[in-house]
Amino acid sequence: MSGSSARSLGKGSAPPRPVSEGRIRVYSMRFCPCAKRTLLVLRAKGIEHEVININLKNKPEWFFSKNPFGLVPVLENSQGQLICESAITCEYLDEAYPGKKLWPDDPYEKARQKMVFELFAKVLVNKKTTFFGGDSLSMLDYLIWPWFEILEPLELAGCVDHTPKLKLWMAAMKKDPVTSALCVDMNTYRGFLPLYMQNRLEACDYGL
Ligand SMILES: N[C@@H](CCC(=O)N[C@@H](CS)C(=O)NCC(=O)O)C(=O)O
Repeated sequence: MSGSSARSLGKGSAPPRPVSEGRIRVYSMRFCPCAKRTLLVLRAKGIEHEVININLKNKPEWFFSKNPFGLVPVLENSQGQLICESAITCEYLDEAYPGKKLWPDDPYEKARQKMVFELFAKVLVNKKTTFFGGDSLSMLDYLIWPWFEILEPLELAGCVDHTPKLKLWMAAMKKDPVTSALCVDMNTYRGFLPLYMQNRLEACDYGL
């Protein structure tokens, strides 16, 4: 697995070579919570992958052939198939690769977890288990986590002070080896954010 902290490619860069046989590539950006979902699932399932970071403030011309909307994440496999939209990339990875299944096999339980995902802001107060999907960590937790991880650098950590169950979930998530391997460095994120908000071309490579 390589490249997750490589410098981003921008306008004028050469298009990357085709993905080699049996590999999968993710077009990402180091601070993107949507792309983080895909990276968490890749790591949780132990899928060998390569990462190409995109400068979202100075996008390469060729990137629009990967996603006409110019958004990350995008997955590309060795058949040249492209998958966009973070939740869809995660479901694709869960179905296309062997190993630990992150969505439950049971259709009702999967539907139930997807309902929680759609409505999680409304239901999280009623959560009875440590994780959103049950007593062990599942796809649902990985899909939600990237937005909670950045509460601290956004100086919004206090917004979970009155929801103890949510605080316990966050503590449990921080202990997971997959989330901790991919955790955002708070100071780096704090440095990145104002640059990104000012549309500065160097924002996506902050800290490299
Ligand atoms: N619904 C999309 C949203 C993806 C998205 O908004 N990605 C952001 C970075 S976090 C992006 O590519 N922004 C570039 C732009 O808006 O031009 C998903 O879940 O994948």
